[in-house]
Amino acid sequence: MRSTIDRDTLVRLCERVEGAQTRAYAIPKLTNEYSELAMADSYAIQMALLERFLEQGHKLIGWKAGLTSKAKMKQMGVEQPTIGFLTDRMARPENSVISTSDLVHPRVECEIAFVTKAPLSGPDCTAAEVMAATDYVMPAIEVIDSRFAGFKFDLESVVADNSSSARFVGGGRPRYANELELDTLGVVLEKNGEMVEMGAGAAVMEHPAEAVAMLVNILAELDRELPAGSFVMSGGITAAVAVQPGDYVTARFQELGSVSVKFGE
Ligand code: OOG
Ligand code: MG
Repeated sequence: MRSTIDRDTLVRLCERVEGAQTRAYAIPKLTNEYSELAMADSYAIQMALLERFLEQGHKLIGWKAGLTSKAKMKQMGVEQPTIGFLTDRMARPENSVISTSDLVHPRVECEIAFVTKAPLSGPDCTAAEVMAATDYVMPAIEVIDSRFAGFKFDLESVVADNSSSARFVGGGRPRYANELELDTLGVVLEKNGEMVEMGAGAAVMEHPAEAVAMLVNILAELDRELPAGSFVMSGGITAAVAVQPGDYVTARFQELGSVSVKFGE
């Protein structure tokens, strides 16, 4: 992917997104001002954001696939999966209280996460290669938080905003992926003790490993590989659910146990 955006615009848009992320305020979607923004430019902004965070001492621990299920695409009005990076600063322990004062309008998603034991590279990475390179899978809750007003965006804007990445919680019971049928594996998402969404792994590109292969192939377009030991989230199985202070959320996965998290001020 070759971005044609000029250096000044790249830096300005990157700083705009960084400000909104670190100080938790909503901004208009980037394409309101830069209607010519292309996907290559958006990924260039995302990579510039990653470099800035790494310079500030954040550690890259993995990646996420986003908008990989029909439920998510329908909810957000887009038709193409994206990727985003995950750092140590976004990780939260299971059962912790996640503060909402440093988020704009958080939503939760239930996802199957992969931990890799061998490097993966594109451009022709397959789901079978992903399965062979996977050490284990574990259930995860992702807390997404679009920095765009009204949680409304287009693909170019959301990619520049690191695909709405904000917090994530892994947990439950890690299992070897090849001992499970990840497509028929069910999940129930509960908020305050009531079921709000449910689905199965196949909602994510028919098999969550397909989403990881897609992610590796996008990384290849960005001249990157997925190193061994990466934590990769394959994308929300169901629509995302808004949360506010006082809410508690549990994602109950077949075979993989459950992951819970609470939200505070
Ligand atoms: C974009 C991020 C989507 C997922 O799992 O589909 C995502 C968004 O919906 O804000 O993380
Ligand atoms: Mg997600």
